[in-house]
Amino acid sequence: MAIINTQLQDNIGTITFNNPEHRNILSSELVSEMLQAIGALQKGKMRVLIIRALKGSKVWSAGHDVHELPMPGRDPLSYNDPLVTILRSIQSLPIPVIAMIEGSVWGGACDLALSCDIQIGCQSSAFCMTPAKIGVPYNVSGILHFMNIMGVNVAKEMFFTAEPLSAERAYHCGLLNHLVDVEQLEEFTYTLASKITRNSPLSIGVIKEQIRLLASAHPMSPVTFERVQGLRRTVYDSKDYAEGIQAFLEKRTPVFSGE
Ligand code: LCV
Repeated sequence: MAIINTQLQDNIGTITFNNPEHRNILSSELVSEMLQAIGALQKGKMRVLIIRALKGSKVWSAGHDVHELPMPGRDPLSYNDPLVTILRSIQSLPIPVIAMIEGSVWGGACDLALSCDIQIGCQSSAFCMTPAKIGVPYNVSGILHFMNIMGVNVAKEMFFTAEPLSAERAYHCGLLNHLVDVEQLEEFTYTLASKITRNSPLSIGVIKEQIRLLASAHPMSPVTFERVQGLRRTVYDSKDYAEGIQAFLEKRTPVFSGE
């Protein structure tokens, strides 16, 4: 059974997560299917892409497949990691991508939702950033992404507490463009997408790329970059990182030693 469903109608593409049994985790298999679907939809004159879960989902996506996180000694969010790959693909896609969010959003799935250009949620759209809960050193582009969208203070709170941000708080902090009643979510999303399809795709594509380039224009000296990589390595080499993954797999609360 396909773990995503794909549809193209009136220049609006839709990718629907279809792995509710495993809470739509962003496994390498799901990411590979998404990348293939995006390529195929682009051939069909898609002007807007909507990414969503099945109607009635309690979880939009549970984030990175923890079973696929490397054991200590390897960067868990390197440039070629499947999750990081799909984030880049969405950010550089020359058409608007709308995250239609019903259900809770966890870890890397928050980054996926925020990598989309517009986020439309409902009462169940909670967002939880989990690196600190698993002992993962999040990556530089991901952290910059959160800082740009919600500001430094809320980003720190999300990363430090690893507690869910409610839909109302997410809307108030700028994580959601729109917060609508779940019964109106689908119609509201597709109506907005339809408006976009009537505008110039060339102008929209260039404006999206200009914003991406400006938002990521943060000069970092080689020494600073090497310092960041060194700091991140102390985390993914740590006992805490191993404990975080082991605790998840054993379905127990992790006990972090700070080593
Ligand atoms: C693998 C899973 C997962 C999962 N991986 O259902 O951002 S970072 O740096 O942290 C990054 C590395 C990242 O994204 O890490 C993953 C962050 N995600 C999370 O911490 C969410 C972990 N999942 C949960 O807290 C619960 O599953 C939620 C609250 C999402 C749903 O709870 P619920 O009780 O409805 P279960 O926990 O029973 O999960 C159903 C099945 O999905 C698997 C889980 O192991 C279970 O499979 P089994 O029945 O085979 O045990 N699953 C859920 N999340 N991230 N597998």
